[in-house]
This record gives sequence, structure tokens and C-alpha cells, in this order.
Amino acid sequence: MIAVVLLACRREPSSTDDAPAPTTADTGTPGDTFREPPIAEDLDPDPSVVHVRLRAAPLAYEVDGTTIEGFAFEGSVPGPTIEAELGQVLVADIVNDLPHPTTVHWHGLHVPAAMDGAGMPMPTIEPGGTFTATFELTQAGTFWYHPHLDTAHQVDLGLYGAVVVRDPAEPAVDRELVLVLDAFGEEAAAEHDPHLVDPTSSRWAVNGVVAPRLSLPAGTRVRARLINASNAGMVALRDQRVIAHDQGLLPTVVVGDLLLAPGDRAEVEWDVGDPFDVIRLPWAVAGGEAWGEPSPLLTVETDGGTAPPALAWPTREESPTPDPGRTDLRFLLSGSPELGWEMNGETFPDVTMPMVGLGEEVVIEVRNVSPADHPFHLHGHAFEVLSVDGEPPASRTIEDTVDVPVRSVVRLLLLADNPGFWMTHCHVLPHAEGGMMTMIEVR
Ligand SMILES: [Cu+2]
Repeated sequence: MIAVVLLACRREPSSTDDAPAPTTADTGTPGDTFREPPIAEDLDPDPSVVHVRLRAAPLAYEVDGTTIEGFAFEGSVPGPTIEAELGQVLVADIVNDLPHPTTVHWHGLHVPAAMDGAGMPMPTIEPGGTFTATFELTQAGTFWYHPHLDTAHQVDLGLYGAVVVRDPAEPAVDRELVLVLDAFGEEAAAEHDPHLVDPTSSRWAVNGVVAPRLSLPAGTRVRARLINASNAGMVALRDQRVIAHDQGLLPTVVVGDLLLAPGDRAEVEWDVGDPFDVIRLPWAVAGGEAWGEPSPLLTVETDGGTAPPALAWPTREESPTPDPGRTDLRFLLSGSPELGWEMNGETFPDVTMPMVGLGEEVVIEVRNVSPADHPFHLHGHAFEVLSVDGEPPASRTIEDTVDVPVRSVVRLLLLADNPGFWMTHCHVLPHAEGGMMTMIEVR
């Protein structure tokens, strides 16, 4: 198997070049060496500003022996990771060298509406055009950027990258890792049909490498930042020590299985002692029993030794907010692959836009009556999950993307504190483009 992602003009100077014997392309066979996306260069010496360039252009790259005639930011899939600290201003020069119009959306970040890269009218960047996004980073956590125009096509072909916003008050670990997850289907990729690259989630890549091997010394404490950048694939991981969800550190650590729907992020702690696999569990997107076998998403290699004790993350006395009982906004998710996908019985863009007052606390109920899971995502805001089918979460959790399982009801508490027209949609991108999308006006 050939090493990973081809960068436009340079090879990765990593040990992947002399990686040992090729392995088969079967899911779960430990593959090439783990790699991380490049770090976006900060072009501004001003310590209060992070100024990056994101040039989107076509790129042929390889995943697990399959060449994808794709797209990339700065010649890399995933695109460069933007690293910043809480309170810094991000300036991103977006250059569109694609043969199509595009935008960049800052998933999970509370940006002004004009910077969101989405909405109506769509703030399109034409081929050959540029746009500079500027906003302050007011939340610590793991976020990501991706186009919001012809989204299923452009994201699927490789246009995505991580945004890491650090709070210097959070505890330090030995090693931080960014893991951008995407799924690649064999057959479809070979046909270069972008809309079908990850329909079956058959092969999962971590930063462009399927089932990579990561070598770490025993005693290393890792903070791993996970992003599900796939179009439609669910990632269920066995038995993780979960320290953060979409919007940063949880008030209390949760140990257990972890589900990442498309668009979701989570952060986990690994205390490295003996070698271990990060195990991906089968997940039934249509509900009911899942079929298939657990398989390694990633293998951590080490000589073995004593694991460090789990870190005592700052614990906050925060219980989940009790459900106020009322419902201010309702979203009914319905449809089917055959009939198309609807929100409140409507298909985007022919939708009725609800309006909420700026500063209002809004109780949202999302009910899924369709035969598939739908990750509900709202732009420009975050919400607390009050309950899933009546059950409050194990730890108070603030999200911008939450899976609404088949035949389930998810209740959310939103503080509508960001004025504008905000898209809300299913983050299974073919569902969103099939019509499961609407907008909320906050004014
Ligand atoms: Cu959906």
C-alpha cells in the first residue's frame, strides 16, 4: 500500500516512505504510519491575530491504494489545522482555484452571520475569487472548516480541516493529536463518483490513512481531538475516556462508548501503557441491531510499560439543565431515500423560516420519524442537550451537532445570542442537499 495523501509539490518527510511491507486493503488491517495534517502557517506576527491562507484547488491524492481526483485546501487532505488560542482573531484568506463556486463554513464557531459561509443569499466565492473571513475566537474546543455550497460534493472530495482553539487555563498533556475521520468506499472512489465516495463507510481513514499505526512511548498521556468529516458515516468507538464534545471540555469525564455522527467532534484521553487498538463498533444507521464486526480505527504501538494515571480534568459542578417542559420550536425529520428528505414537511429551499428573539432561551424538540439517523446541526450557535428519548445526558453537554436516532425525540436548549439567518440541517450531507434543511432567523 502506498503512503497516503500526496501533497501537491512535496512528499511527506515522514517515516511512511520506508514503512514496512504493504498490507491488504481490508478494513481493519493495520496500515501505514499515522500522520497529522500540516499546521496552517500564521502569516501575522501580531500575537492577537492568527492569519492563515486556505487555497482550495483540485488535487489527485491516494487513500489506501485508490486514487481520488479530488479537491484540497493548501494541497493537503485533510487541509491544514488552524491552531489558535481563545480570544485571538482569526483572519483566513480563502482563495478559490476550483472550477466551481465555493464557500468556507466554520462549523461550531460563533461567527458573525456574514462570515458563516452559508445562508441566503449564499455568499459565494467564484472561481478565481477570494474572500477574507475575520472573526474572534470566543470558544475553546475542536471545530472544523468546510465548504457550504455543493457541500456533499466538495466535502466528499477532500475540502475540510480542523480548527483547534486552546484555552491556556486547561491542563497540559504530553501529546495532542488531531484525528480527522473520513470514509472511503472502494468501488465508488474508483469510478470517481464524488457523491458515492463514502456511502457504505467501508474504509475509514484517519487523516487520510486507513487503520494507521501510531507509535508512542509508554507513559504518554494523549489528548486526541476527533472530527467526523465524512459525508454520511457514523463512527462508534468502544470504551473511550471522553473529556470533551462539540463545544469543549465536559464538566465531568464520561467513560463509555462514543458515537460521532457526521459533523460531530469529541476529545478523548489515552493513557498509554501496553499497545492497544481504538476499536470502531458496527452501527445501524436505520436503528435496530448492527451487523458487522468491530475493527481497529487506529492501532497504538508501544514497547509497553506503565500507563500514566488518568488526568484529573477540572471538574465543574454542572448538572444537565432540567427540561423546562415547554416547546418553542419543533423540527420533524421525515422522508426516505426514495422520497427525499424533509424538515417539517418542507424541502429546502421552499421552507417556512421560524423566527426567534435575540437573547431568548428556546426549547427545541427534534423528532425523527424517518428510517435513518439524522445529525441535527445549527449554525452560529450551540445548544445544550436536554434529553434523548426522555433521558438526560450523562454529563451536561453543549453541542452544535447531535445525532437524532431513528424514531427518537431529542430536546435541546438554545440561547439565541447571535443575530442573523442561520441554517439548520441534517449533517448527513446528501440528506441536507436532498432537502432536510431550513433556516432560523434570530433578531
Ligand atoms: Cu439526515
